[in-house]
Amino acid sequence: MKKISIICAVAIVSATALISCGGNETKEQPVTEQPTSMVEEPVGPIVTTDSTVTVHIEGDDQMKYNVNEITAKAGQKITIHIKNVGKLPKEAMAHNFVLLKSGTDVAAYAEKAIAAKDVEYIPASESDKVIAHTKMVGPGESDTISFDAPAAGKYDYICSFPGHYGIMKGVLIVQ
Ligand SMILES: [Cu+2]
Repeated sequence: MKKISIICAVAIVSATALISCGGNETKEQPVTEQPTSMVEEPVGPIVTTDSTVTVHIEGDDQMKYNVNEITAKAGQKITIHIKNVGKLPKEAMAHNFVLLKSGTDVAAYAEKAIAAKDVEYIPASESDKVIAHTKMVGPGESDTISFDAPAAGKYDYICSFPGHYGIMKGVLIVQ
């Protein structure tokens, strides 16, 4: 019995959450440690609420987006934040986000975009194929756009910088 009392005393000193001593329960909350459920979880690149979808897309020097699929529901407001996290000069490596209408020939659009350097590779002649697009962002730059989710369906999005669309592409799925 003496031994149990000693263990009990040690346990109280260490302030564990639940201490049971010979039938007498003593509950103590640890002072310094927070329960793990209170720890804020890291926020991913896509945050969805009932009415909004917010996407943080990054483009890098490896010509990659960090987000290749976005899911939304008709009627939600979609916000796209694009950031170029690379370091290469803008003339060599810049990125945008161009959301195309369903049924658009992506390769044909990208081909036209190559000739549209003066307007950040967004060809005016193809504007009827574009639902929304950001600015072309160079290293460290970012841009934000918002638009209403289109009707249910699948929509391709690409970076229209020359040579990028083959890798820098994704799909918006509206349910
Ligand atoms: Cu790009």
